[in-house]
Amino acid sequence: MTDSTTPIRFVTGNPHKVDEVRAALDRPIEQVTFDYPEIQADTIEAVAEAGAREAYNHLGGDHPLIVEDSGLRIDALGGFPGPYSSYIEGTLGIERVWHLTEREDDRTASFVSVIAYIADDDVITFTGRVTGTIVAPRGRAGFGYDPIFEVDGRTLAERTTAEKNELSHRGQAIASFATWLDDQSR
Ligand code: ITT
Repeated sequence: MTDSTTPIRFVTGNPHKVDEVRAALDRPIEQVTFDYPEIQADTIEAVAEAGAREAYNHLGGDHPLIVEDSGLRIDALGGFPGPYSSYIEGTLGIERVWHLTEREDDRTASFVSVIAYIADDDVITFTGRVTGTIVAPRGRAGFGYDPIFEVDGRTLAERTTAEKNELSHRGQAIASFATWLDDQSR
């Protein structure tokens, strides 16, 4: 079921994530929208794994699939918005997240991405992380918090998709996943 021509379903409502995965993974990716419930758990890996199982059961286990869970953690704000990243983006908005952080001496933040892949009832997760600094919004590319997340002098919204993938949390999770997929097909 997992040869290199088998499409992998990507269960997400976020087309930007799909673009990033397609740009970095040499496999056909088919976006599927299904709003799987996100469980409360100690780790983002556990949340992604449960989401993958839920989606796999719901959609029928005839195609391998991935889900991806990500979030922003701002050190000076105790890891906020963390698991609430999506809600906070939609309610406060990123400009106000910048203003909440603006007066802090240390504006270090990190993005985490976990990809959970399920095929034949087995789930495996791949994690990527990037550390950066929260800045006033700059740039028009990307999505979400990209304009306020700076790495090496440029925000993620000031990079092409390929440039973002070279260093981003998701780019790193995809790279680990790609290596693992290659090993499987040997
Ligand atoms: P799903 O359907 O895949 O869940 P989503 O956009 O709701 O899509 P998440 O819950 O994983 O995805 O996203 C958490 C939040 O973090 C959300 O506000 C995203 O916009 C933001 N986010 C995730 N990855 C990001 C990235 O690479 N750059 C900027 N913001 C990102």
